[in-house]
Amino acid sequence: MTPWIDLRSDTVTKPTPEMRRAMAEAEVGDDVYGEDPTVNRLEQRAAEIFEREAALFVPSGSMGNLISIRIHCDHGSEVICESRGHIFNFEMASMSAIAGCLPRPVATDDGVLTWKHIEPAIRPKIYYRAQTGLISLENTHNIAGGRVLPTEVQDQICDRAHERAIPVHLDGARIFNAALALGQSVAAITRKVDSIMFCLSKGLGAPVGSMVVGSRDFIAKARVYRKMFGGGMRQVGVLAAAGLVALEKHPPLLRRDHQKAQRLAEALREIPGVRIAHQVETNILVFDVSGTGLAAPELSARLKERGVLANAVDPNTMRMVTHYDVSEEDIERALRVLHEVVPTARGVAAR
Ligand code: TLP
Repeated sequence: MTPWIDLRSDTVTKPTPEMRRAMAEAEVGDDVYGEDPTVNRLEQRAAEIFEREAALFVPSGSMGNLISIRIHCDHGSEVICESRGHIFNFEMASMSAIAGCLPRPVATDDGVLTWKHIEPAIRPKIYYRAQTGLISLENTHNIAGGRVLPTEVQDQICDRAHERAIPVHLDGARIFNAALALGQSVAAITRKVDSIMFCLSKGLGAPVGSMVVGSRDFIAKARVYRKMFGGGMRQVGVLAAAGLVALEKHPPLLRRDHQKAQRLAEALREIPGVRIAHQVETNILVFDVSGTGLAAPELSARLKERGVLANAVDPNTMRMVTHYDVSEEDIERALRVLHEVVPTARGVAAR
């Protein structure tokens, strides 16, 4: 049978032969004792690339965000985030269940939080009101369609927040996609935030792992919370080795993923009843299919019958994510399948 064309997420990427070789050959040690040379190298390289003092290898992006929230906030604090943000919708309410915080979600039209959105959500400094403990940004913004936060918007948020002694965390799961779209380095686009989480296991292709990046003091605390949350790992150099290949070699490869997303967008826009509400800047497309006469879960099921995987975000909305395990030919095949299954696409030429 023809292999699946998997557009559900860039998390589905499988390790490349080079990663597998690096994993097999990795030097390892007990990382809880700080003795895994490959993990230590990965942490040092991440810190260098982000021009920060230190970094920590964590099992998942969700754990990296949770650790950061726990460090920045006292129990009972509020965390301002965008209402479609990952920390609010997809992290099992961990900021409340474990870090003792209350999310204060703020809605935007396009996923781009600005200081104008944030300022009214900040709690006044009165002892009988819960206090704002953190502002958490997401770049790129996943469910807003891989939207990129302009650096000047993010820098302004940081400057204003710091004047009020509020720290800023960045969920930069796909920060390398943002850097590519902006034509700037990851260090330049993150220089004002207090902590960064980024993922090795999304478009960069590593099988497992994310990094928390920040000051030496912040990362020392992060190491404590990683252990407390059950994330202390032992001979984990076998995973860090793949992470190093991802970090050193894969950022330039994201360009192709962005091009494939552009091609998908161009063809989807020609299908009557499909509406992509956002600019396609990176590797994620989120689009409304209500005008096609098909509910998104139904479309997802019909695509699956023909070998194309894509998830419904809600009853009207689909998400497709490009990555290195879908080729340009796969994108064309997925488009032909879309033309077969979407009633309003019949008669529109699939090029
Ligand atoms: N996102 C996953 C799903 O959880 C939705 C995906 O398929 O896109 N921040 C952002 C912005 C993310 O998109 C994700 C994963 C995470 C954090 C969490 O990373 P993991 O899955 O490693 O915990």
